[in-house]
Order: sequence, then structure tokens, then C-alpha cells
Amino acid sequence: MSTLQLTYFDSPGRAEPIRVALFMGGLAFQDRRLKFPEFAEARAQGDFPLGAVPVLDVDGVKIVQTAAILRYVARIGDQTLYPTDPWSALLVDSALDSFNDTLSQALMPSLFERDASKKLAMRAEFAAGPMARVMTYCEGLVGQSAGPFVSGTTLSIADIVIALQVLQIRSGILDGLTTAMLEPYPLLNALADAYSADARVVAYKAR
Ligand SMILES: N[C@@H](CCC(=O)N[C@@H](CS)C(=O)NCC(=O)O)C(=O)O
Repeated sequence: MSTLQLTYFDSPGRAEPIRVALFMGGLAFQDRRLKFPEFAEARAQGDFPLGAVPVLDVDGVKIVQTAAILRYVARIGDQTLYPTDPWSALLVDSALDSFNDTLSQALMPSLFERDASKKLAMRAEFAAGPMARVMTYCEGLVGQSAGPFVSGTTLSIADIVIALQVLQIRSGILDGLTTAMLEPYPLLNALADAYSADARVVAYKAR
């Protein structure tokens, strides 16, 4: 069994789906959560291969890229989280990258905007543009499956990422993004509800 350490900020962000997948796989890991000054200091010391987190340290080898880490964690842990069938894996990868890459990158600038009105304008643009495109596409992917997840009844790493994003928007923590903006995506809302009802997710939240 490898020794695993996950480094990220002390926040959900890109690390939370990895933490959930590690938990679902029953994989012990050190959850290294850095305050921003600690992150900056560690980065200055060359602690992160690409200068960004999350970083998964596997037996002393530092690995980056959230999607790659998620697939690895699924393969060594709860293997139901990543399909072995090539078509199903393609759909999971496509949904995963649409949220973890396209949607996250588009949201990022507004997270750092300090001016409240500029932030709201950026969020409106985000919701009408990249968010609408990504959600419409993934709503279609889920619509082609038996539901409630991308791969039918089996929850995958893509579903973890999608659900956490939908739940974050629903929580109201992202100014300018509202539950009403999710109404055009009933299948993604249902996916998030099914995720929240999963016994492993309930246990993760209760730990
Ligand atoms: N493609 C990378 C992106 C990683 C990334 O952008 N991480 C952000 C946090 S969510 C980061 O470390 N930002 C700090 C910085 O670049 O200064 C992934 O999917 O893991």
C-alpha cells in the first residue's frame, strides 16, 4: 500500500473530489491543507512541480493534475468510480474535463475579483457563456444514460466533480450564481441529489 499525501488549500476547491474519492476507496492519506502564505512559501521552495495544487505525493513522488489524480485514486481504491468500458470511460472523462477544466478555468478570474460589481458582471458572463455551454453538454450526457449519473446508476469521479459544483452554486457561496440559474438542468440537479443521498457521501460528511 502506497503512502499518500494530498496537498491543497484549506478549502474544497479542486481537492474535494479527490478527498471524497480517497474516502470512498478506503484509502488512508495525509490531508495537507495550507494557508495561502504557507502555499506561497512552499511554492517558492519548489514544492509543487507546476507551481499549483492539488499535488498528490505517492511514496515521495509528486503528481499533479486533478483529473489524472482522480483516475488513479479510483483505480487503486473504489474501482467502480472509473469505468473500465472504453465508451463509458470516454463519457466520464469528457464530463470531468468539461467541469474541472473548462468550467473551473472560466470561473477562476471572478474568484480573485475584489470589486463587487465587477465580480457580479463577470459571474453573469460566466453563467451565460461557459457555464451554460458546459451544463447543457453534460445535461445531454446524463440524458443519454439511464441516470441519475453520467454512467447510469454507478457514481463516477465525474459525478463527484459535477455534484460538488452544483451543490456549491446551490449553497449561494458564489455571489451572482443562483439556484434559479440551475433550473434549465434538472438532470444535473437530480445527479447532485443522488450524490448527496449516496451512503458513502453521507458517511464522508459525517466523519
Ligand atoms: N490543471 C490543474 C490546475 C491546478 C490549479 O489551477 N490550481 C490552482 C488552485 S485551484 C492553484 O494552485 N492556483 C495557485 C496559483 O496558480 O497561483 C489541475 O486540474 O489540477
